[in-house]
Amino acid sequence: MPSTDDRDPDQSLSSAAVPARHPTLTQTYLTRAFLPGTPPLTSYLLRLIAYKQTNLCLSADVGTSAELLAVADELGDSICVLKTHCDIVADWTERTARALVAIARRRRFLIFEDRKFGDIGSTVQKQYAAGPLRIASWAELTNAHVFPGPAIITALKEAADQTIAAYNTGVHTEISAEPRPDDSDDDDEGYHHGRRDRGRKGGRTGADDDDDAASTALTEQAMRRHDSISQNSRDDDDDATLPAAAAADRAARLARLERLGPAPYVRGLLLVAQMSSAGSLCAGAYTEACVGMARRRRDFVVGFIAQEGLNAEEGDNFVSLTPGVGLAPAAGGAGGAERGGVDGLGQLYVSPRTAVLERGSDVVIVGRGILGAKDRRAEAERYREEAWRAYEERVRSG
Ligand code: S5P
Repeated sequence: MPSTDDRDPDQSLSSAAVPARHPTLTQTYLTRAFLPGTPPLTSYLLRLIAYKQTNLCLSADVGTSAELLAVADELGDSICVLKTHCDIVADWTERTARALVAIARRRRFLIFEDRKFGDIGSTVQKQYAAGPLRIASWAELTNAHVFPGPAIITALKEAADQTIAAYNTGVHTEISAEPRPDDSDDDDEGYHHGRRDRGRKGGRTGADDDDDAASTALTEQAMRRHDSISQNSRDDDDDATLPAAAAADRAARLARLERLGPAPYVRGLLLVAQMSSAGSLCAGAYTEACVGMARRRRDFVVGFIAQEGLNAEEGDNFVSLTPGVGLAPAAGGAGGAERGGVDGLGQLYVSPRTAVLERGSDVVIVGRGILGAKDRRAEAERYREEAWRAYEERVRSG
């Protein structure tokens, strides 16, 4: 396993499940965003995570458009990705998609349709780009099983390219919240938005990119300072040491977030490399083959649905998103799903700490743990904080 840094090789994470220490395990999200060869969508996601300080993906498994949009708006500030199963939304229409995209722009998160494609190339192209759902037109991320073989990736990439090309050549039939002169219809959905989108409304320029690179260096410094401040404050058990520097760092982060703007109109794929369900066949050699396929399509594959970090070779910078994550209910609060480690239907749960710190995952996916809570906002923050702390600890262990 190539290692380009100077970490103590004897210092290992606490679980045997952790792969050998790949550099991405202890690099910050922001560093990873700017590694050479990182595709634009991966880079955007990693910057979003860093600036919002959230590695939480909400699995918005709800039954109606109204519920979906309400939960997206309510919890959008706490998450980096919102995961949908649009085929369980009883009244899903293009209007739902459009409103969701508008909320994603305002609250700054990526939309991930958990479609789990698994068919021949020709069929998945139609399922992805056409039909009543037209997933490629509104979801930045989707996912696929690899049991049909690698052509599924090529086919989805082709369909994504066609969707993007149609958009770029001005055939704006895609569902996008990209600014239009009359782009004010989100207000007529009747949802209450605490914050207006103050992001830039125009496209990016080369100057923007230069500026971003420079500001990233500054933000990196600020984050390192913040890391050491948080570390000290935890060591001292004295949060009162945070204020001035932490407030400045927070302001810098939020300014970066503001400047980051909306997600680029590109698409990315997550490969289902491992599953959280008991007895899953996605394991061992299957998982390895899946990672191999991802390496051959680094231009499109953002990462994996997996139970651990799967970066193992030089140049790997895939993002691992882990479902099957749960916390014991907060004291006095109601937990969402059955938190005893299983849900009675095969789902297995680990804590955010296990997923991120011990297993090297990058983003935790949480559904019922948050959706079933009495105070969803508080619960989402509790998951966000746990997962973020686990990430900070992992980076510091380097
Ligand atoms: O292996 C997997 C892959 C996925 S995408 N296990 C999963 O549970 N998922 C999805 O994550 C699942 O379809 C559901 O939408 C979510 C987990 O929901 P929860 O309520 O158990 O947190």
